[in-house]
Amino acid sequence: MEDLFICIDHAAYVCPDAEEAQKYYTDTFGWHEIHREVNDEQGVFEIMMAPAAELTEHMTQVQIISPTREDATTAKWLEKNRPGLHHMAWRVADIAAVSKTLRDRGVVLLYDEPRIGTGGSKINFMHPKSGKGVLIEIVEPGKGH
Ligand code: MC0
Repeated sequence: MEDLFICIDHAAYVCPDAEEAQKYYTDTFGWHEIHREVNDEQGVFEIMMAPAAELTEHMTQVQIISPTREDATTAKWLEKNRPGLHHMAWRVADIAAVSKTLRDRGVVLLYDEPRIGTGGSKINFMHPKSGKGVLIEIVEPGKGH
């Protein structure tokens, strides 16, 4: 069976105030900010952090997310859950090919076509039921990733 996933690209932590969490992780863990952006479609502000200032090829990042609007999926999630781990994102080389294979194996992907994610990446999500209770994102890195 051909490998689908390259590495865990990032784990996503959802909280009401991303900058407050970023300050804690910087001051306490010495993590570095790699990137930040607002994704209007997803309704999130995100700050990407890593344990080193320069990313190595397979270094996992932590994506700190806070919702930017009340109807964002992460706002709904925060109404039901304490701040915490929200999803894990697996890096793939070719999201179209991986999506087809996953669908052929019965996985439910949330979007018919990939959407734009962090740094111009292409992203999709598996329904938590297809991730055995875990919300799993697949991400094909973009040029700014
Ligand atoms: C909900 N569920 C989760 C979950 N959120 N399970 C594990 N992890 C999560 N984060 C479960 C609930 O417990 C429930 O299970 C079922 O899913 C339905 O939950 P719900 O509360 O009724 O919520 P829905 O169905 O309205 O929405 C859930 C869904 C949504 C996963 C479809 O959150 C979604 O569309 N997520 C994908 C987009 C996203 O998360 N965007 C934010 C990150 P039971 O067993 O009770 O049925 S954007 C991002 O990350 C970008 C910027 C990037 O990385 O580049």
